[in-house]
Amino acid sequence: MGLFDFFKKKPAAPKVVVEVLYPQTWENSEAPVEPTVLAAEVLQPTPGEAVEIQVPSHIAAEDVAPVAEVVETVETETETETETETETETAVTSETNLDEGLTKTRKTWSERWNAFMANFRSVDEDFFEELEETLIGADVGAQTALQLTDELRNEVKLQNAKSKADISRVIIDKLVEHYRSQGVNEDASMHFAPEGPTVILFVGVNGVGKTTTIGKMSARYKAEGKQVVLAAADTFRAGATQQLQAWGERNGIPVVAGAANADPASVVYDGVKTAIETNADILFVDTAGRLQNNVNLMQELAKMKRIITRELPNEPQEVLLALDATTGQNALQQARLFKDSTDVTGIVLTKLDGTAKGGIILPIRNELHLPVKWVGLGEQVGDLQPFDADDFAKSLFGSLLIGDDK
Ligand SMILES: Nc1nc2c(ncn2[C@@H]2O[C@H](COP(=O)(O)OP(=O)(O)OP(=O)(O)O)[C@@H](O)[C@H]2O)c(=O)[nH]1
Ligand SMILES: [Mg+2]
Repeated sequence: MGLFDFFKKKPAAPKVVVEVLYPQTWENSEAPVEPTVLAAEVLQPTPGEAVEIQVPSHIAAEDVAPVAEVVETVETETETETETETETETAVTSETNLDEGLTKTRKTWSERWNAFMANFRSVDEDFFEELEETLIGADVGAQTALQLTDELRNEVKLQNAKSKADISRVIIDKLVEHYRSQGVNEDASMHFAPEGPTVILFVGVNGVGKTTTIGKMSARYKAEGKQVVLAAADTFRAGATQQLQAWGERNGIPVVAGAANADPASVVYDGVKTAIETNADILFVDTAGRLQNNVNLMQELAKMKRIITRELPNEPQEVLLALDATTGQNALQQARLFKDSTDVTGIVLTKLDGTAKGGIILPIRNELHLPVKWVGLGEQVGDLQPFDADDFAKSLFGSLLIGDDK
């Protein structure tokens, strides 16, 4: 049996699982040692009996990466400082602006609005019921829709609005005013540690866009001249680490990773250490998607936070909850539960480009009182924008005024 056959053969019932740590550095003159050879030499395992050896997934046992590629990977992981010196600019191209990103939402809002106003006959109870339904249909949420409709009953009377155009204007003014007033004390800015690395921890359920947002946001901060490190603490989902590593490679940003199924807290620990040792400005921590009501997973999150607080002077400066705008009211429910079990500092509302509704932004403010700090407007590196409430209101509600038949 050849060496590679040995590694291909899985032990029937392994007692110990050993991950081969691929040598991080070697003398320039020396050729890198193949991990399988190294493992066999050092561990001298008995085939099929006691030890299962896991070779890092980026260096498959039967297909050891060519030397040039390996060198590149190792450099990304270890030579953080040199890298930032030589690669100061990360291309954050194809920036999608808010207006573009909200095209779908805006179009549907105007259509919905025009259809609603086209039905207008008089201001009576049917009218307000229909208004409430229209708002719920736009993802504003039942509670917020009810509150808005109640306020509008008075407002329409107060302003003595009778014509279609007047009523449309009163309603839209109310939407904008309501939205603004709810956000008066909202702090949508990002917070940074006065010294030492700032930690930005990402949480949220599966598939909402945590990893993608980290990819985009880290590139953005790097382009601003900050030194960033990513920690792949999603050791749960197969491929999650590679996904983050791909973003890191694309943007020339080092990624700290652990073995599959490793304790995520240990990856966080390594990430914090690396961030401190390399004088990084920001450490982004990617976590596994978790159900907000899974006690174990929430405890795991608490453990990650404890490690950060133990190794650094402060708690993570930001715990960003990623919410997928296309999931509507479900996203709101997730946020409520996450908020109850961890100190969320802000929201990244992703996939706003993919939803026709977008009204979700109103109940997030009105019911959750959590600031939306970023919005995701696509899958590319440039498709992330800091959230600007006024721009958002203009972009979304402004279109309704254009649809006005005055
Ligand atoms: N259109 C669009 N797609 C997005 C956006 N953000 C993320 N996605 C896509 O959503 C999918 C899931 O994104 P991930 O970043 O893997 O989500 P995650 O939260 O890390 O998921 P888990 O690791 O499974 O918990 C990917 O296909 C992304 O490309 C966005 O703003 N707009
Ligand atoms: Mg992920």
